[in-house]
Amino acid sequence: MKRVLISGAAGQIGYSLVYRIASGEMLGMNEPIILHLLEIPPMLNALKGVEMELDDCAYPLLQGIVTGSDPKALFDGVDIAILVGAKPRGKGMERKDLLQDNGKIFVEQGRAIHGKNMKVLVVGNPANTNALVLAHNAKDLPKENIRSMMRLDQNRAITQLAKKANVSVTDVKRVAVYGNHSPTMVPDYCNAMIQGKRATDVIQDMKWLQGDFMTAVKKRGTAIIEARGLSSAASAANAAIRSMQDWVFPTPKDDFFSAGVYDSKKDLFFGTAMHDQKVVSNLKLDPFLEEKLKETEKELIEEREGVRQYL
Ligand code: NAX
Repeated sequence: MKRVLISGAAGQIGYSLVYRIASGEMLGMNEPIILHLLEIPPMLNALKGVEMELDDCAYPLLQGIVTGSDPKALFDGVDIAILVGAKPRGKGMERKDLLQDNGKIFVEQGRAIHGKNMKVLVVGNPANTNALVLAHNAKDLPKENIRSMMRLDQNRAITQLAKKANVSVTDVKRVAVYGNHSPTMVPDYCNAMIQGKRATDVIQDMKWLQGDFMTAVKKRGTAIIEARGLSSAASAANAAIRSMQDWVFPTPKDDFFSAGVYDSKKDLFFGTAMHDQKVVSNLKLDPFLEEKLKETEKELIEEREGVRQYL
């Protein structure tokens, strides 16, 4: 039996996420689940609707639902937490204000976490910096138990490479995305493999790899907002489920996955290539990507300084 907390459960991503988790898609068909759904007070009525629909699915694995707006009560006994709830950037709001507002949420939630074993995935933006705030405030929890989500960026990169090479997504492996989940992110074409060969040997179009490929991955969120009038939700929920599977199941031998993990030297949550819960080190990058790494790190440092009072 696993207790799974989802914050922001009445939001867009929440609505795409909770039913898939309750059905057993995330942890497998042999793992009963109790859902803990955390929302802010004005959304508790909408959350009631989400709960009613969960009831109406009659999921065999779903053993209970706990709802509420008190993080202390909701985090109690939780094994896995997916923190989606965050304040969106409002009209006229600057990035700095967003950092501050969301910083406060992750201070409160960090302080509400007790116990050493919970696995916490931060999805709400700015995800890397929210994870950092959480890590500094969840005193009992090892920082290795917190990750920020990079899987959506990885999945986006996989599909772009597969389409360009005219192969299936299952033929594309070892795609890492480094740094911040923001337009400065660094999708790694140097170490990606397509049908067992280097992606750079299969695609052989450096102008595309350094240009349209990078732009398509980095700006995908904006393109979806332009097309749908709403930000990505189904693909984000899918990536959250994949991130947890990356975390609890073995990594296939010939692959790795991307996650934002704590780098103690930098005091940052940095998107990194991982295999079986270990950071894949010694990956070689070309000078173009090396330069981009510096830019994303600089941005993460600036974000950290913007929430300094919460650390
Ligand atoms: P919505 O605004 O639809 O839902 C967010 C929900 O969070 C709302 O229901 C709100 O009431 C709730 N909430 C706000 N503060 C809360 C708190 N303190 N405790 C509990 N719940 C709280 O946004 P949605 O489209 O679901 O996106 C949620 C977050 O995911 C945003 O911050 C968004 O930027 C971020 N994303 C992150 C991605 C990633 O790859 N890391 C990709 C997708 C998404 O853009």
